[in-house]
Amino acid sequence: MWYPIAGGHYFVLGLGRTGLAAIRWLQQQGAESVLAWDDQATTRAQAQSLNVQLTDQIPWTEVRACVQSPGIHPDHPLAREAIAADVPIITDFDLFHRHYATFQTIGITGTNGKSTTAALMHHILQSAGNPTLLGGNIGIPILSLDPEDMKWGVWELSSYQLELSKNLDLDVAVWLNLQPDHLDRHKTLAAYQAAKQKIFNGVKRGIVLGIDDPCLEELSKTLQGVPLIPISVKQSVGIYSKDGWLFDTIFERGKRVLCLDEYLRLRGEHNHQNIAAAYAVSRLLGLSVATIAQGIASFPGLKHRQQWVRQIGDIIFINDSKATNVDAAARALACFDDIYWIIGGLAKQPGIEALAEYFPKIRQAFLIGDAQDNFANVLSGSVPYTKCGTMKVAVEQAYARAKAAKEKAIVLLSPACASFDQYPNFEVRGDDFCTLVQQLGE
Ligand code: UMA
Repeated sequence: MWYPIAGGHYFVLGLGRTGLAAIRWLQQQGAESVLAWDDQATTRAQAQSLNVQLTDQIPWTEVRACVQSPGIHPDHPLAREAIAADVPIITDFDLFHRHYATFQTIGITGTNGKSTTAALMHHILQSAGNPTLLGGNIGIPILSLDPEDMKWGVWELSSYQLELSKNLDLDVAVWLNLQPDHLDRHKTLAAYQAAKQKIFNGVKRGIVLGIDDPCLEELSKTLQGVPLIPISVKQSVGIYSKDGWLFDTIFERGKRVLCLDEYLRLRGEHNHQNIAAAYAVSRLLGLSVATIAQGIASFPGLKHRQQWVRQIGDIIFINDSKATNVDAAARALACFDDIYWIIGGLAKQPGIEALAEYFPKIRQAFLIGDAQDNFANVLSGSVPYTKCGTMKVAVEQAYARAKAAKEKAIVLLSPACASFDQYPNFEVRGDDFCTLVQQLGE
């Protein structure tokens, strides 16, 4: 048995945010000892001050569980050793849910929109007077959170976290959408879907499912046991958006319940889907339409997701650094016109050919990073472009061109790429864009 914690020996694999929070938590809960490993020597050196034994020579017969960080592949040699020794591999979510078994939780996954939906859900519950935690893939390891005096926990869950987790036993599970992503890790779309599907393991009160992707619509026909609320921005089913309104066939007999056009920080079809999900969960939890509407109206939005950065004259600068794939970039391109588009980084599949329908909205593209030559070939003949190399050059050039045109324009960073060729992560990339924009003279 890997639980209870007190008196046990645990092994923590990975010393990033998840691993460090897990070590502290295990120690607080009275673990006899914590062993830990990270493949990066510099990271191990930084962890010297923790009261842990840093080793990759694990006495597996003495260890109760291996707490694995989400970014570490299931085939990691130490994970394989754990499996061979019959030591359970668990996650920070398994520890939290087993330990705080009666704490009420909402888990949100999807290829896109899960951070916004989780933050929106958290905001609605908080502004309705319910003390609520927010954690998970959004950047907050859940073992750094204290559920005491809290009513709810809202977790953003990635496929990496779900793949490694056992039974999550969520109260409400939300799955927004599914498009190809993270195939370097999961290899096939079917494996990616299977990882995400673990969000339903042990779910207690209800499932909210986006049915606009065919595979999720198929899945909706097979789910049983708890109430299922379909959400859509394309079909008049369940809770759905149409003509700028949200309609509710589940709790309100098909009445229109929210005027979506009023929520300027949540523009676009993809945000309407996020609102539909948050509305559905809120109704399942017993909130009124008026309370939900107030919560959505006061939601400040998220950094790096179509974040309004600055306006200079008629030019608005938008930071959408979180758009690390083509599908996310499509959502931003759909929302704006007259776009000066900063794009590039480390390209993923599918390529930006998939964005061709938005090319007429783009005045000019400013290419950065590893993908710039490849993207130049794709855009050639359809969209004027400039190879800029760095963000600094791209911001300066985009502003100069937009200003020279003397018309309303959007300078949009929506890179459709991972950031790792030039930045440690998308947050640092977005911050760099914001800083450079703030430095521009009027
Ligand atoms: N490491 C190894 N060996 C390996 C791989 C990694 O030792 O083979 C070590 C690294 O040296 C590093 C540590 O593992 O020190 C990093 O672990 P991690 O990648 O799991 O990162 P954490 O800092 O623990 O952050 C994780 C999530 N990261 C990933 O899933 C990659 C964070 O999501 C999450 O916010 C955090 O837990 C708290 O729950 C980030 C993310 O990029 C935002 N997520 C992906 C996405 O959204 O696309 C899935």
